[in-house]
Amino acid sequence: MLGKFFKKPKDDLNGRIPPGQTLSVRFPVLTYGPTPHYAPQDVVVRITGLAQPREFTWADLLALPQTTLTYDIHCVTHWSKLDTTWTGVRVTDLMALVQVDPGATHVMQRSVGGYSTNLSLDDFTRPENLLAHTYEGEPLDPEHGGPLRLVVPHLYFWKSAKWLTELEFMGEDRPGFWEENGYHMRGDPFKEERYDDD
Ligand SMILES: Nc1nc2c(c(=O)[nH]1)N[C@H]1C(S)=C(S)[C@@H](COP(=O)(O)O)O[C@H]1N2
Ligand SMILES: [Mo]
Repeated sequence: MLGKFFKKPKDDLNGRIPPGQTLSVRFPVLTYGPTPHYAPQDVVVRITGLAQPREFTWADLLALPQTTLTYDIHCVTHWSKLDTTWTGVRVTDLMALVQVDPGATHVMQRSVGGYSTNLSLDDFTRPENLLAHTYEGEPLDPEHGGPLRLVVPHLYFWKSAKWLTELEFMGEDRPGFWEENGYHMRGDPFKEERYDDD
């Protein structure tokens, strides 16, 4: 659907637009189920599975270095948005405090409401990935995952859990919510890894 808010890119903007994507000027909300509303003070990220169990509260997260990064995001429903700016804690800064067992190879992100999505540790521990609480300088809207979500910009956006509550480390790859329903296990937009039969 091309209209006022979606533009067909003239070209791939020097490789920035993955195949089959359309530019979005707005920031669409893509949520399966209702949007939870809760205070930042109620944020807890639990480390479970093949790792030393621990919890990061909102205060713990704010005490870590805060990083602001700008990058493009790509949704599997064919919209991309350029130059989105996020602030939060780098996954690599969090992981410096997490003791993962040697057998761990993957992580399941889990959210309030039961959403989940899987990543390999290689995809999870990239330096640009953020546990984000701020979007364009403002507290992240509940609809977009506030108070806290993951942002993993090199994969389709379903790989970025909103309302993050748990990181479960795993010794094998297991499907999350959309992956069980036919989405690709990895979801690289530049390879068009949309569905698992791709
Ligand atoms: N908890 C949770 N996280 C989620 C989703 C969801 O339904 N629940 N949708 C995913 C999908 S399919 C996309 S495209 C992005 C959308 O983020 P946005 O609503 O901020 O655009 O969030 C992802 N993270
Ligand atoms: Mo999506």
